[in-house]
Amino acid sequence: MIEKYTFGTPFPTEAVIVQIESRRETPKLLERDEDGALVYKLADKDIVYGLGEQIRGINKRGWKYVNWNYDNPHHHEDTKSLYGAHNFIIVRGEKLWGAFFDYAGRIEFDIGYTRRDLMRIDVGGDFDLYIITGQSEDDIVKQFREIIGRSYVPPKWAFGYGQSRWGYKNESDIREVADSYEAAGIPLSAIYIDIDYMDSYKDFTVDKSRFADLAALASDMLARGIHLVPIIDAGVKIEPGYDVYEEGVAGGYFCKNAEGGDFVGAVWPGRVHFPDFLNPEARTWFGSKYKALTSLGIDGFWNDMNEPAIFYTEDRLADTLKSIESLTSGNMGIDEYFKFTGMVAGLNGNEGDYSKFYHNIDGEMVNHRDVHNLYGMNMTRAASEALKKIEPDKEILFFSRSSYVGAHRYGGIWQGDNKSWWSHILQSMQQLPALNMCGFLYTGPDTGGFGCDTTEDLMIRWLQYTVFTPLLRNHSALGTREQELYRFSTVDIMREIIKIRYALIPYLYDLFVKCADNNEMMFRPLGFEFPDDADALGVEDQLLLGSELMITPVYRQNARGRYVYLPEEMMCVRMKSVTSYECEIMPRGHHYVTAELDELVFFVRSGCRISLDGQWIGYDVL
Ligand code: MIG
Repeated sequence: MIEKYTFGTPFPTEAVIVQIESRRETPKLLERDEDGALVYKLADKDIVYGLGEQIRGINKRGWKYVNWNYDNPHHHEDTKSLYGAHNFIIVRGEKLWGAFFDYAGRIEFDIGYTRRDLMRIDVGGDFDLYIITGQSEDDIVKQFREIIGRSYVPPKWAFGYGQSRWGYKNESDIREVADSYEAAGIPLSAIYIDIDYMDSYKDFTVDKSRFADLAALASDMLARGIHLVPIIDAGVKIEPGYDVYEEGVAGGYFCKNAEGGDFVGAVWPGRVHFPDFLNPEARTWFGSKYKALTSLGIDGFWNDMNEPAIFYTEDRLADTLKSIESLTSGNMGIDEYFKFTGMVAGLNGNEGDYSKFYHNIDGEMVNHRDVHNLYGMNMTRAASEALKKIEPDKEILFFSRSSYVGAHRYGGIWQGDNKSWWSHILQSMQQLPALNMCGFLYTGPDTGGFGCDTTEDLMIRWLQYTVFTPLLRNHSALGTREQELYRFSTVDIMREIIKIRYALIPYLYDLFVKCADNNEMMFRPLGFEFPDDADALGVEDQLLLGSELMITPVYRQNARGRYVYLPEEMMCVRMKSVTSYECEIMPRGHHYVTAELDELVFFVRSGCRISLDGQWIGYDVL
């Protein structure tokens, strides 16, 4: 059952696409404290699931989270905000209920942080609240997903392996990647091209000195089964003569400053304007621009910097420079020194800058701060809606960095700038079920890690995990160790994992479509299936995949195995290649399961089997 409560006059986020009659009262489950925040008394064993793309565990209890979309390359344990706002939770314990806080601005979830026995949700403005009750977590998720709409389904090729790196500068870099993968005998379905393909970071342009003929390159690649997937950034370079800039100004399609002029921020291209993606006309216009690339044979895009990220705004920079001058003119003391470094660090993504611009909503100027979390979603929406008209017969791959609930209808998301850290394998896994709850099915991390230098063993363990995620993309940052698989001495192990992935695609794709059609999750916490099993409820590093599998990735350096909890008898599959593997039935209980570096270990649930490239694996086929 879903009950809707409306507080004040909320901005319509369009997350929910079904009309539901709403009440104007506080739901019985919750109380409002003196500051207007919603509070819920947590029982000792209550678990809180959800919040989509956030840090920390599957059980969110014990931390304070701020959903305010933020370009944050530091996914630390004490990080509060990442790129998405997915304000959905499920509480399992004395009571079982779910809630969606539909609010476009900043919202804080204190889930047993200030007080272990209290959950306090502080919503920054007027909002709608949906309280969902049901038989089980799956039932609550299904009801929620029914009101937010069907998940985006990418083309099947997007389940193949993709190679990306921030640093491929030109056509010959791309050809080298394709050739080297071919020479190494590793299948490849996509090469992602990052910001360097553009002319001066201008959206929908191609630097001809680096990519003389992108159409020819794209078609050569496609003939080899490789799709080129370029990046598109949110900010539009201010440059007279550049069509996107000129048209945006003329059409009034950019976000405005308080004086009514076009707001200026600085990102990769230097000074930019931000398209007003909340304005339908601006969306249609920006979306139509993708034609510049689809007409060259491009059929996939990733949207970046759409929180939107702002490196600095000119007035804050000017103020900062002035203050720095006053600090540096004398003998800088320690206090001044910290003020100085803090001011410079505080330029990027400064919250105050988001109050300085406006969206044109049906002629009314709405401050960005109040609708901040909707920006990225509407960028992907612009592309998705336009491409349905431009290329009605083609399936196009889209995924975005920033998102809000509802964005799952238009594209996928990737999990942002993680690091080549062991702990980030676990962090990514822990987000998967929470993202699936909100309809984000097409997702995955930067395999190998984006920031920092990866290592061979870490890369192998990343692959053994992301062999199961719908998005399997090896991506890394400029300046880090190159991590294309053919560069490693253990390439033989990596090749077999990628081949296993290709053998798994029919299973993963079918499951994906089924989950999209039936509003189900691909990845579920063990507690969703075994809510009466206290040990299962506490598991933070294993996930059920579909109704047949359980994944148990290794995420510790030099580990030659790991502890696994089996809530029921299952079959352990230890796989070295598509055709070389061992199966062993293990009873319910706690086990230490060995997993050497060259062994992909996963479990088939009791009585189940899956088809791997035409061969059955699992029960009855031993
Ligand atoms: O400020 O385009 O998350 O995947 O490689 C960094 C360069 C901008 C951030 C993205 C990352 C991408 C990078 N971008």
